Amino acid sequence: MAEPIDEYFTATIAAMSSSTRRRADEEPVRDGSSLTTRVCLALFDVQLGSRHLDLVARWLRAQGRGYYTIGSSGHEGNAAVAAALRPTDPALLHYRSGAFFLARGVLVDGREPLRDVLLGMVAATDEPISGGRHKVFGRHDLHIIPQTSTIASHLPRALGVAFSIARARKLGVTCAWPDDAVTVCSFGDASANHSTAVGAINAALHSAYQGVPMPLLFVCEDNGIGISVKTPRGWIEQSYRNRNGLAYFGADGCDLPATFDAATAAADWVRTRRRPAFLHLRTVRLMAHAGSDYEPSYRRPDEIAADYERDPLVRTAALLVSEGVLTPSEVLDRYEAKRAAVMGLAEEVMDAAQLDSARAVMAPLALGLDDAIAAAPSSLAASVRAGDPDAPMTVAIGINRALADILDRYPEAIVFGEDVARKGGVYGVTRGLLNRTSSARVFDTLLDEQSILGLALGAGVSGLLPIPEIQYLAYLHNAADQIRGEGATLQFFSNRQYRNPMVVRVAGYGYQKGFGGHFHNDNSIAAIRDIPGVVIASPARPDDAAAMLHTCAAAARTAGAVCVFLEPIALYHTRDLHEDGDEQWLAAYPEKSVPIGRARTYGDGTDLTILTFANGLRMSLRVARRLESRGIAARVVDLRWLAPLPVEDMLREAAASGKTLIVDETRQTGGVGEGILAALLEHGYTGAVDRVASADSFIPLGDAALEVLLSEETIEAAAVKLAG
Ligand SMILES: Cc1ncc(C[n+]2csc(CCOP(=O)(O)OP(=O)(O)O)c2C)c(N)n1
Ligand SMILES: [Mg+2]
Repeated sequence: MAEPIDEYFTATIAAMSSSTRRRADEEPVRDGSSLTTRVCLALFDVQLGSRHLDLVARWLRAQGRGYYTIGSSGHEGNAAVAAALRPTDPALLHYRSGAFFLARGVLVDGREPLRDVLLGMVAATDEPISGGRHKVFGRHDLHIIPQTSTIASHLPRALGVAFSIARARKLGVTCAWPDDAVTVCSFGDASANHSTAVGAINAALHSAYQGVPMPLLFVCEDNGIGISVKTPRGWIEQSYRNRNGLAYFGADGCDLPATFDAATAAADWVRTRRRPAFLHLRTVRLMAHAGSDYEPSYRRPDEIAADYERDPLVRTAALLVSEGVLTPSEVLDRYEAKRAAVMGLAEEVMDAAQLDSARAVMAPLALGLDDAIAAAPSSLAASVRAGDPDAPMTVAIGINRALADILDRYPEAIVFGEDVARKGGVYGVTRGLLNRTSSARVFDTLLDEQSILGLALGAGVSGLLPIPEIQYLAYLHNAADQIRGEGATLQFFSNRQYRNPMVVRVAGYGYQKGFGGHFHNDNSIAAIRDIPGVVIASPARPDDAAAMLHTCAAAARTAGAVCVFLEPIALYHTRDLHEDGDEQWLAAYPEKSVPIGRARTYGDGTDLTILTFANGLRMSLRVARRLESRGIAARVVDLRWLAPLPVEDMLREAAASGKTLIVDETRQTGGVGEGILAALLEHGYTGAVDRVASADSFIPLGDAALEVLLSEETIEAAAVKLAG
């Protein structure tokens, strides 16, 4: 079916008459604009290409060959934003910034990015960034970092990229972007209301307010609607025109020279001042939200038709005709030639190979994990140990010393979060790190987990090794998408061309006596446990905590792993195991590293195997001693890694007794124990098995917490029953 805007374009241009004047190539295409005729023509070509991609996307869909019809029609003015920037400026693009993508590709060295986009539509393995895993705008060689479909979720990362440019230089670390780069991120008008966008813009201003360089250009492509919901007229301008600390540039995004001039002014402003700016482009959305969206169900026909008059292609064509650069028939020739070219490419790629096995789909995840496991440092002996290496450590001191070591070892490592610098963390875990290094490497952030993780995401792709802290596990949840939808997916959707090195330290789990209530004792990690590719470390003992942190840092640095490091708050300062003063929970700094996915076994009893982790380890070791006095010899296995689970070690130790008790301090439902149980059974364990866990409850304040958290009594009773 012919698209009305296709016919409208042809009819409108055909009705135009030629002009007698002729603008020279290097002359402005319009008086007062800095856009030359030559560049305008090149951008017009890009605009035509972008439009025909949208038309062909629908044709491919109708043939059952294309899988993606969200287009850029009406937004093609953003080609001028690409032209106003440099190809080395890192870009994180809205899904309607197709013309930007094409313009950068063409302007760099005349390559053919049209084919890349088509390869994305047909999910071809040859697609250059995702290898057939998604239709995204991304190319490593063009410094376009691919984005997920979660609107605005890329803005925190953009903040991190902008932050890292000057920070890497300050630390003498090689950055992925030039010193004078501008980071650009584009997004829609409805997306601008998302808390992720609001938070990222706020965080950028908060940084800039303190004099932190923040070369970040926000580009809002404002078509006045989000799927079917109108943005109140004037809302974006009223929200951002007079925002202190944010330079506002606005233009009619359908007018190419106006867009170019505003984008040039905005880009220059950001480039020279290293401060954030907001470029507001008023666009139209043509051809509905996507091919599947029936626009007349929520917009009147006259409203839809009125947008045609603002069609950016018609506007550029009209300008080129009125300035005598092209005749109407030359415009139509170009339009049809581009249609034929895009169609030709589409026909070429429509039979391209697609991913055809789970193995092929998951290759980036599998390779990522293999590399992460291989990255473990062979020995920790060479590291520069902070403090007296032989002095016994608590878990908190173990982590502190490991962090100091890691900061010494890797000049690109940075440690940040709420209260980590001056105060040294709520529990003192990062104490002294600021003084050992500098405020460029250990720093307090604003109170926004989404921005903290976004900073890490941007720092990671820029060449730094981010070690952010989330103050409490409960507060990971309001920002989990930055790990789930952004950090973890980047390697997958870029076929590992972009990696997301980071070690997110999270203080969590229950039983802590100082600070009660649910939010300081959250014991659910379900939100992170099922994320493909993420490494989850859960140390319980001081030596393991230090060694595992080294492992995570190495895996992040050399394999780009996204590591979540769960710290048991209740064990931070624990010294004793069985009796007061026995100091059996202290340990010396480790010599040997701990590989990812390897457990640690305590004891060699053959009556019972206890599989556990974190606080469960200490409780289980205490129970094991009581079991011994009842004549039951147990071995206790600390899993240490919750993703990937140490399946081989679990099976071996479970088989050693044939009676396995899973001790899981997370919840009965969705808890780690479910995964342990499933892994045992699926891998052929045939012995007896039981599972104890905390209740499916939130944690109340005070001693009532112990009513719902797993207790030693419960563990002991289950152990006796099983071994009995
Ligand atoms: C977080 C999130 N919620 C919902 C969606 C579904 N969704 C996709 S696009 C869209 C509207 C976005 O509108 P706008 O930001 O104005 O961009 P436009 O499509 O108009 O260019 C919505 C709700 C999504 N992708 N992400
Ligand atoms: Mg919109």
